[in-house]
Order: sequence, then C-alpha cells, then structure tokens
Amino acid sequence: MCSVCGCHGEVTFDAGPKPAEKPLPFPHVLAKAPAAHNHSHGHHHDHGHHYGLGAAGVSVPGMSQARLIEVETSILAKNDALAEANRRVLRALGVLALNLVSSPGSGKTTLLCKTIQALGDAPLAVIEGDQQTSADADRIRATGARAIQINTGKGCHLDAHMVGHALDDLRPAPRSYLFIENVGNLVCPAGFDLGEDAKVAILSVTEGEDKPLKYPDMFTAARLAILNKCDLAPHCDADLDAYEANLRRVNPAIEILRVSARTGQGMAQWLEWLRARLAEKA
Ligand SMILES: Nc1nc2c(ncn2[C@@H]2O[C@H](COP(=O)(O)OP(=O)(O)O)[C@@H](O)[C@H]2O)c(=O)[nH]1
Ligand SMILES: [Mg+2]
Ligand SMILES: [Zn+2]
Ligand SMILES: [Zn+2]
Repeated sequence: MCSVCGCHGEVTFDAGPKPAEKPLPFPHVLAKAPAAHNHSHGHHHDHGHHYGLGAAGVSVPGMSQARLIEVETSILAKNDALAEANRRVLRALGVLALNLVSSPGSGKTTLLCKTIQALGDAPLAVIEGDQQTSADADRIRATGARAIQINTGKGCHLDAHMVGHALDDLRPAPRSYLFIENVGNLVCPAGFDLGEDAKVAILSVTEGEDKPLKYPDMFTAARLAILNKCDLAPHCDADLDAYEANLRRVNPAIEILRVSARTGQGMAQWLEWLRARLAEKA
C-alpha cells in the first residue's frame, strides 16, 4: 500500500520466458520464485501481502488519525528494513542499482532501450513497474536484455518488498547494472527506498519548467536529473535554463544531463555517468 496516497492493489510478477539456469557466481541470499513467495530475501513471512491498508488523508473506519500515522510509520520502517536487505545483496554483488522515477511518458522505457543498446554486452537486468500490462518489460526484452515486470494493480509505486522478490527471480550478475523503472508518478516513489544506489529523475521538456518546484520531494531525492526530449525544446518554447535553475532550487547538489533519447543527444554523457558509478562499486 501507499502511505502517501492510500493506493492499494494486488501485485503480480511476470518474469517472462524462463532462461536456462545459470550457476551463481558465489553463494548469496537470493533464492527463486517470487510467484511461489518463498521468502528468502531477508524477511519472515509474517506479513499478509496486502498492499491495502489505509493511509494519511484516507479515512479508515474504526481507525483514529494517530493510529493511521502509526501504521504509516511502521510501513515505511518495514520498507526501509527491506530496502537495506536489498542493498546488502546488491552491494555484495557489486551491482549498480538505479531507480528511474518520473511522471508517465517522460521517456523512461525509451531511454532504457537506447541505453541497453549503447551499453552493448555489459551485463544488466531491468525491473519494470507499472500498474498494468507487461508492455514495458516486452520492450526491454526485445533488446535482448533480461526484464521482470511487476504490476502494482492500484498501487502507485514500487516498494522494497516487491523489488526483493524480483531480485530473487532476476539474480543480477556480479558487477552488472540493475535498472528499476518505477511506476510513472512524481509523488509516491520519492518516499520509498528500494535499496538502490541512486534515484534518477527523468523530466521531459514538455512537462513544464515548474515541475521541480511543484514536486520537490522527487527532485530532492534524485541524484541525477535527465532533462529528456531536448529535441522537442524548440517546438514547445521550453526554457532549458529555467528547468535547470528550478531543479537546483530544490536540490542544489543535483546533477543534470540534457538528453534526447530520440536523437541520441547527451547519450555519451549519460553512458559516461553510468560507467563512472559502476566503477565506484568496485
Ligand atoms: N521526441 C521525443 N520523444 C521521446 C523521447 N523519449 C521518449 N519519447 C516518446 O515519448 C513517449 C513516451 O515514452 P516512454 O519511453 O514510453 O515513456 P515512459 O512512460 O516514461 O516509459 C513515446 O512516444 C516515446 O517515443 C525523446 O527524447 N524525444
Ligand atoms: Mg515506461
Ligand atoms: Zn501513492
Ligand atoms: Zn515477501
């Protein structure tokens, strides 16, 4: 469930066609089968797999505001503990995990497909989050990369628990990239640590220069902002300097890259950024 907006839903996983079993490079805590819910990613199975409790701003019959806040705090604390468990596994493997966050349609999947092609044979895997459909995982798999789709139902963000199960199934290779495309939403994914190394916010130039100011939590949480669809800037009077100034107003330390996933502008800098972050994991 979402402690921010109260969304909830049934979570489903689609790992796609099963690849041949590969021996693990060294023993680690990952184990198989999110579908079977064998909990081996660091938590006991004393939770009900319900993403359907109430939340702030949502009235739940019989629950006081104080109790709601208590429930929210407990959910975020549980998420943080599971995120740490994910982070330990990813750190042991030297995997660079990036949580791609944005509003719907900013170009996350397009950028990922282009990135995968450009990275060539670098080992990588993708976790796709959407409320419904496996369309994005299919787009990723069409590039030859491994992808698992998580459908969050009415849920509006991925959480560390879902990602833990996806990791059990994906088993990322040592020293590989793990790209996590979050559900398109500029609000709730900001609050949920997945165990990633960094959040990368994709903001397209058609969304308006004011968006960093209107959704500051997301851009404060992000290490890097990719200003995507720069090819469209002249057609929609986008002021790229104003985008950058507003990003820096909410997060003075944020790194910014001007990119067009369509034309390839800025891709070299993005790839350089990725390689540098992976090298830091050594
Ligand atoms: N002009 C232009 N269109 C883009 C660019 N990146 C993505 N798109 C288009 O934007 C739409 C949404 O892209 P998609 O990757 O599905 O966005 P997502 O919802 O963030 O995953 C698609 O029609 C893409 O072709 C870009 O750099 N330039
Ligand atoms: Mg997408
Ligand atoms: Zn939400
Ligand atoms: Zn679980």
